[in-house]
Amino acid sequence: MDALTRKSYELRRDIIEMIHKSEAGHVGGDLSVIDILTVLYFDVMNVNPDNFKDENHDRFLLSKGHCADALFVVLGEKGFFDKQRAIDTFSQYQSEFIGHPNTDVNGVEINSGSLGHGLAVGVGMALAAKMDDRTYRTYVVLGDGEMAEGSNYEAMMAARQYRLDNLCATVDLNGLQISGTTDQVMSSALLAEKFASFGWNVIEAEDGNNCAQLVEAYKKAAACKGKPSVVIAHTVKGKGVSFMENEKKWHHGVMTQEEYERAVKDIEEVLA
Ligand SMILES: Cc1ncc(C[n+]2csc(CCOP(=O)(O)OP(=O)(O)O)c2C)c(N)n1
Repeated sequence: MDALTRKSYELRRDIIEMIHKSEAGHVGGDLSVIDILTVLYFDVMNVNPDNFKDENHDRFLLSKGHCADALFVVLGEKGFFDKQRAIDTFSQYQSEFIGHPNTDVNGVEINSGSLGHGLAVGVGMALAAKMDDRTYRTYVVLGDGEMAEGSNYEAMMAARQYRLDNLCATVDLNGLQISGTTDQVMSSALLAEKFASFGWNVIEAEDGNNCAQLVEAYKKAAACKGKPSVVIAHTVKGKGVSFMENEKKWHHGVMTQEEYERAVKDIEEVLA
């Protein structure tokens, strides 16, 4: 098993522990997005606790902010704070590790969680880099359910208008959202065509939980000049825990002790 895949499964174990302890969090979307976050933070982006205050660090925005728990374990692993403290205090009174990203947490760029805002903020950051001659890149991760928000399409237009080739969106396309399949609520079937028709460079990761495929996708994005890129990552909600995969009920579910033990066992079997 390659190092990124191993890390993504170790982080899955952290997510399960955090969610079980807190009885909060969005486990299904965390497990679908964790490979994307792992690849971005441990392979692609130039950001770490030492350069976070520098102007030229790469920007990361988790627009599907309900998956903050996944972001927190990644930032903890990256050394922005003590990861175990985040796991132990997530969603508790007076903890900065609340249910959505917020800038009280070291390493978090913006508050998010009201869906449909991250891409527009990312456009602003990428445009600022162009205007100020900065070399940083901006990465935004969205959910496929979140793509129902109309604000995304204004941001897509602006990104192309200003030729923001320093902006890379990722859609975590797991086919589910809070209340059913994305197709039932607002179809994402033509998402690639939509981005392409807005003038974006579209890269598909057929297996968006495969770290090697994601690494290649982000290389293609970085090489594209003159327009923004999107990685459409075909993921599985709940990936890595057999009884959670593709199950709507695990969008926001609390595990029994027995379910917790089964989840850990599933993950440890992959790591063995
Ligand atoms: C503006 C707004 N409306 C509704 C919600 C409630 N909400 C939280 S998660 C979610 C579903 C999001 O689905 P998706 O983007 O596909 O996320 P994933 O399946 O990856 O968890 C909704 C509607 C919200 N956070 N913000």
